[in-house]
Amino acid sequence: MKKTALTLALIAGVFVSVHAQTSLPSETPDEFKAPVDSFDYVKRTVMIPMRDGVKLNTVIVIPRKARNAPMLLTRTPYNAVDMTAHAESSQMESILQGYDNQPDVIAQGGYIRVVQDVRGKYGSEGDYVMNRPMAGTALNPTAVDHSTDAWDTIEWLSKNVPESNGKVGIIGGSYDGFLPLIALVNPHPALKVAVPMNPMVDGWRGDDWFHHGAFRQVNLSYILEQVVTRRNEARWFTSHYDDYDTFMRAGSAGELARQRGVDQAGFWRKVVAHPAYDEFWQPQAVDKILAKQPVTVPTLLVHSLWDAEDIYGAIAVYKAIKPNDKDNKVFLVMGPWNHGGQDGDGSKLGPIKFGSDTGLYFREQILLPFLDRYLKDEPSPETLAAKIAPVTAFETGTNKWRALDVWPSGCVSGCITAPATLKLAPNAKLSLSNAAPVALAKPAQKEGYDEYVSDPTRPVPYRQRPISPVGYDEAKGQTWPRWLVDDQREASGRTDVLTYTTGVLTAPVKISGEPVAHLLASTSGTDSDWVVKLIDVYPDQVGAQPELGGYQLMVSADIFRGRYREGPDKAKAIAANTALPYRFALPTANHVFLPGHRIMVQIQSSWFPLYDRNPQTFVPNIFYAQPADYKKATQRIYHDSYIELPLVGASVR
Ligand code: PG9
Repeated sequence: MKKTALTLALIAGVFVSVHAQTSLPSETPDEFKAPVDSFDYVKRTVMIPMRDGVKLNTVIVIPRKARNAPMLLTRTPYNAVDMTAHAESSQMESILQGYDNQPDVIAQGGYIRVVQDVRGKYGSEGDYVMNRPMAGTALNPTAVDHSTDAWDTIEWLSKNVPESNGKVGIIGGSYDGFLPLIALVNPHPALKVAVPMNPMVDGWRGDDWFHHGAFRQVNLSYILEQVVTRRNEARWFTSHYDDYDTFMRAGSAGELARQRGVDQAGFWRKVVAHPAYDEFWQPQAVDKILAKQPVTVPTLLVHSLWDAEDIYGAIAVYKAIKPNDKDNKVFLVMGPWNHGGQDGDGSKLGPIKFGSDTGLYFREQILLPFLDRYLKDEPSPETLAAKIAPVTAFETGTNKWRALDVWPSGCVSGCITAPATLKLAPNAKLSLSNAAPVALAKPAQKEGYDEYVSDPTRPVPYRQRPISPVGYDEAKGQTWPRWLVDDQREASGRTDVLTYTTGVLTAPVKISGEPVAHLLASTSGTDSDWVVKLIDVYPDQVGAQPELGGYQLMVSADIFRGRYREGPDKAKAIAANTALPYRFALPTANHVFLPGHRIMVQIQSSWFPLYDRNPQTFVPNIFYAQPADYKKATQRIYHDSYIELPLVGASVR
C-alpha cells in the first residue's frame, strides 16, 4: 500500500513540477549568426532613404575580394531578395543564376551586384504605381518618380559602398528595362552606363497592355498579382485547362476582371477608363520622354526579335534618341530571342536553330566589354580593343551577326534599304515588286477582294489549343515565351483566315526594319480588328530537320483595332460595308527569306485569347461590351492591299 502511495506521490510530484514549468529551454538561439566566411561574397541589405523620406529595400552582393569594383544596379518590382537568392549557395554566380542577372558577366567582371525593390513593392516603403509616371505631371503631381529614386539610390551607393569605385551601371529587362530608361532622365553623375533590355516603353502602342488599341487580356493575371498586394501574395486561379475557355466563358475582359477581383486594382481602373491613346497613355510614352533629353550616358539597348511582351520598346527608344546622339553613346543589339532570351542559351527558339549560342555571344562579346569599358577604372586591353558596333543585328534566316552603323540598315555599306511592295493578288497569291508604296485610296477600290466571316463566338486562337496560361515554367508546359515562333499552319487552314503566298523564291529576299501593313478592307459590322502576319514558309521538306518541312514561321505580326483608324486617340465607328484604308506598322524584322522558301501573309480579325474580342459592333468601351454586342461580320480584303517591306540589297522582280 505504502509503495503505491509513494509511487503516486512521486508521479504527482513530477507532474506538478513538470506543469509548474511552463516552457522548455528553446533550442533556437536569440540571434543566429550565419557562418558566411567561406562564401565568395558578402551580402548586405540596406534601406536607402529617398528625398521624400521613403526608404527602399536594397540588396548589395559584394565579391569577397572586391576593391574599387564597379556596381551593377537593377531596380525592380519583382522582389530584390528573391533575385539575389536564386540558390542557397556560398557562390555569388550561383545565387544570381536566375531572372535578370547575367551572372556570368557579373562574376567574370568582378562586379558588385545591387538589386532594389522599387517604392511600394516587397521590402520597400511607399506607394506602388504601375510604371510610375514622371514627377510634376498631371499623372504624378508628387516630387518623386523613378528618375529621382534612381538618382537618390546612386547617390547613396556612390558614397556608401567602400568596396566600390563609386561608378554605377544600371541594367534590367522588361519592367526592369523600363527603369534604366527612366534613370536616364536627369541622370546622376555616377551613372556611367545603362543597359535597358526588352524595355516597357509604350503600353498602348506596342508593349504589354495594348497593341494598336487591342487589349492584351492575358495580362489580367499579371495586373492582379502585381498590384493588389505589396508582396504579390494574391494569386490568379485557373478555372479551365485551356485559356481559350477561361476568357471565352467570361465574355469580355472587363467581366473577367470583375469576376477575378482585378477591378480592385487601381491600375486596372485606369486602364478601363482609358481604352484610347489619350492623356493617360501619351505622356507615359518613354520614347517621347527621352526624345527631349540629351544623350549623356552610354546606353546599350537590347531588343528581341521574337519578344512576346515588349516587342515595341527598344526600337522605339532607339529611333527617338539616336538623333540626339552627338557623341555616339547609343548602341543597339537585336537578337533572335524571346523576351529576355539574351540572358540564357540563345542557340534556338522552339524548333528554330541559330547555329550558335547567341545569348552567350551577346553577354561575352558585347555586354561584358561594354560594361567594363565604362565602369572599370582600368579596362583590360581586350576590353579596350573590343569593337562594339553601333548596331549589332542578328540576321535570322542566314543566322549571321551583322555589325552595322545605323538602324535600319541591312548592311554596312553598298546596299540599299528601299521600300518594296508585297501585294495581294487573286487566287491567294502574293506578288513582290519594287513598286513604290502608294497611299491606298479611300472607298474607290480598284481590284477584286477576298472575304471571310469573322465569328466572335469562334475567334481565331493565337496558338494551337489547348492554350496554357501565360507562364515561364516549361516543365509545367508553359510555352508562352516562345509562342511567336509557333507554326502558323493551323491558322492557314481556317476559313476565317486569308492566306496569300508567293511562289518558291529563287533568290534571297532580305528585310531590315518595320514592315507596314496597308489594307483596303470593309466589314459588315461597325468595328473590327485586323491582324496581319508576315510569314516565312519553309520548303516542303527539310532533310536536316524534318519537322520544319512546310513550317510557317512568323517573322513579324501585329493587330490593329479598326476603331482607331483615324487616330489612336479617338475611337470611331466604322462605316459598314465600305472599303476603307488601314495603315499600321508591324514589329521590326531582320530576316532573309532564303531560296526555296516562300513568303506568306495571313490576315484575320481575332487573335484570341491573347487579345480581347472585338464585338464588331461599335460600343463606347469594349471593356463593357455586353453579350448581345458581339456579332458575326463579313470581312472583305481588297487586292489593292499590300505589305510595305523594308527590302535590302538587290532589286526584285
Ligand atoms: N514586361 C513584362 C510584363 C509587364 C506587364 C505585364 C506582363 C508582362 C515584365 O515586366 O515582366
